[in-house]
Amino acid sequence: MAGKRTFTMIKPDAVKANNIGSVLAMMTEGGFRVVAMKYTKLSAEKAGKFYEVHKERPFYGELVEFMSSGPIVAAILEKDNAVEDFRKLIGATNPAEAAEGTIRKRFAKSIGENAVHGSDSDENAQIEGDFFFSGLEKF
Ligand code: 3AN
Repeated sequence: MAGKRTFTMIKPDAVKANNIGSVLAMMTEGGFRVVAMKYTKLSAEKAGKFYEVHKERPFYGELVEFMSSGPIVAAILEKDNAVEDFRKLIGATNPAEAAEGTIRKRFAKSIGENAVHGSDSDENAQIEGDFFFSGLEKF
């Protein structure tokens, strides 16, 4: 059965462009409820740990540098079929391929600086949410 929760980050490019409010509006208007949220900044070490699965990919260094370059908003979101529906709402990794009406189509600059993160499985949603939030921070 598909899970009800996913994990997201509003990435440094979207924060810098002052788009936190507009991105959050698209998430809540898309039917997602906020379970947990924080405004924070990843150290290079923490970003490296978060993206450890991509360690062997050629863009890993660039990704870690970018994700630790400025503040982000981390959040756990809830909705039926959360992971799949949220991936649809954010659009393709490469904004040039993202569908009209998606968050990345509207806000992403490039394949690397693509405005938002969305978990790719229920298992990763759980792991990623636990990376940022304790049980006392989820409502
Ligand atoms: P998604 O975020 O759509 O799940 P992944 O998991 O393939 O995409 O990649 C994780 C992150 O790595 C992306 N959000 C993006 O910031 C970065 N990334 C992916 N592919 C590239 C690439 N070819 N060049 C630079 N950065 C990339």
